[in-house]
Amino acid sequence: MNKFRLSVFAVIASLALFSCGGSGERKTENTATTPVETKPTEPPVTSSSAPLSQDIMLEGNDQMRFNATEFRVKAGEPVHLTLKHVGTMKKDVMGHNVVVLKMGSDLHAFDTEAIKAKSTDYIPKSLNNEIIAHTKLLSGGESDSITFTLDKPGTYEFLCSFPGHATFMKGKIIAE
Ligand SMILES: [Cu+2]
Repeated sequence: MNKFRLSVFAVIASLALFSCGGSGERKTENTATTPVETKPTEPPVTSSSAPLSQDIMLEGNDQMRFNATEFRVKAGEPVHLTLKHVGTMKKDVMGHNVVVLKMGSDLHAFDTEAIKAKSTDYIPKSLNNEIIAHTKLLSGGESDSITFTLDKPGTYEFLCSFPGHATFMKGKIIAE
């Protein structure tokens, strides 16, 4: 009897939750302790605020910016990253790529070397061993996807290696 009552309660409670949730998406992380506030989460970079996901969708634009600079993934599991150049400019003037560097790699040093590597779309052969994965260099309207695995927990940096872009176009992938 008690069991039956409890399950009825559970059903009612979950129905109530869903009906006031707005979108049909199931939010498993929200608990009743947090007040219901539908504010978009776009705070400045604070660690571990990014949702945990093995799918990374990244956009680069004609203003030389990525649309996000921090991601959280599970270590040891494949990550699928897609870069989309949402601008219209060609890759010889506003090309974008994503280069994921090994943990502890010096992003600034990498970028300095990348500037000299025009013939290989700014992927410096001499620093190949610093690279976990990278996309193609894209013009506006193009996109490219890569799959890679971050074996160890920690912070991995990424950048766009087109000359001058990494000042703004860089970020972190936190594997945990
Ligand atoms: Cu770029």
